[in-house]
Amino acid sequence: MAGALNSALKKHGGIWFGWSGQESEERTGNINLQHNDGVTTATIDLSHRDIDEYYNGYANSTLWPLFHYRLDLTEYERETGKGYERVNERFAECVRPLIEPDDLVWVHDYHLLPLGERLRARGVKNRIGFFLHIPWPPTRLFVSLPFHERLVRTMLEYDLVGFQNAEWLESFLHYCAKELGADVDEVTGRITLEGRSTLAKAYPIGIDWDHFQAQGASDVAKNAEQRLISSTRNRTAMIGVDRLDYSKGLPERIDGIGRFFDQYPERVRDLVYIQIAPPSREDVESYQNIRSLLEQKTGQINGAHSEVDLVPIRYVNRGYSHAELYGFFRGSKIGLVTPLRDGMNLVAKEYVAAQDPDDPGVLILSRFAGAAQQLEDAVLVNPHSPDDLSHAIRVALDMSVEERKARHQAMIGTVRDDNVQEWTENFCNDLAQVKRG
Ligand code: ADQ
Repeated sequence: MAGALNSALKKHGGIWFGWSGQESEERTGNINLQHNDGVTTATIDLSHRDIDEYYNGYANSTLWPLFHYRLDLTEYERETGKGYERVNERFAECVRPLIEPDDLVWVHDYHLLPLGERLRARGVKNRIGFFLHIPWPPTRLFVSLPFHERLVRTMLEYDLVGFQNAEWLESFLHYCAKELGADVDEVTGRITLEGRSTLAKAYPIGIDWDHFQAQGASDVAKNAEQRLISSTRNRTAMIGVDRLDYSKGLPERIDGIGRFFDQYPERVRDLVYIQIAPPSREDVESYQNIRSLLEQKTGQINGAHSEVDLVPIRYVNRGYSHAELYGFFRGSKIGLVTPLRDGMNLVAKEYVAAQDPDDPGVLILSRFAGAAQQLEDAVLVNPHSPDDLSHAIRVALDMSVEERKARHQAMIGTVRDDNVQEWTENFCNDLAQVKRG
């Protein structure tokens, strides 16, 4: 996404504003303006308290788990909620002077839900759009959030609100009709409340196809593929690449692989699973827990099924470049992407993009990833069911090359054509033209 927004900004001009990712002792009010390769970025630092309450707190311990249907992990703390509002207020205050009268303003993701409304309060009359990268939960879950109504009302200050797919859009429209009593046109996505109207629509995000293919043509990618293939010595490589996050279904996936080895012990010599999972959000407790759970489960399965010359699961706790990932994907005849819930999931699309069309690998994909609505020819699974996962692995291992090619052929068009540049253009064109109410 960063790459796509960079190229859109280069083409159309504009400024990218956000948190620098840095902590500062005191609130300085300084905006750090940088011009790099035709793109201007404007960033601010946040204080330790802001990061704690806003980023690790409300954004990543309340909204993230709730929006991924994990009520059990959702924390409801008044203090972090106040921190979230305070930081959004601060962002609005800082970005306001940078907005020119004819600018389109595009706000991204759950960290900034109320930003548009805070800008309106400061007199910004521009067209403002918002895109949510993660799912929108069903109304029955969402109403567990204290002040849910206040939060959604702020979203109705945007001219255009985008979601990854029809399912999240439908949940949002349902909430607006049922809980706010808004007038909702389910065909057009227009929501009208107290004389103001907003358009809500689905814009499935894609990968940066050209950039990814260019990475794939590099020596780095070719070496990575060779390294992987030579290390697996006649076994089929199956790969998973995820941020270490409980929404990605990693422990459940390891259970499914364990079930496969239990059910088909004679096939331990046919398969090696490679899990690449760099840690993320390490200051949040639930992320520390998922890390130790995964280490424990991987250790158990390796203990039970290893031989002196064979380890069935390779678990790698670090990130790789896109060129290396391309090579690893291409060298793996099975891609395992099994989130419990995911807005889209770009790894699934990258896996498809990296395959050799004459001898493609099989994508096993969770039916609960947004990507499943576009990649219907993957082997779709219920990621909660170890039996379902085990069965899918067996099907993928035994699939004929004709069937692999047919499935790949059916998916490659959408991965190539519905790319991130298209997504950016579609959203921005709609925002520029949307009827304002
Ligand atoms: P994420 O939850 O981060 O994004 P995803 O879309 O799968 O999830 O990945 C984003 C990118 O990170 C991909 O390009 C992938 O290659 C890269 N990545 C993941 N693991 C990596 C690793 N181990 N090493 C190196 N790179 C790695 C959120 C939402 C998603 C949505 C995206 C974009 O949660 O549902 O698809 O935003 O909208």
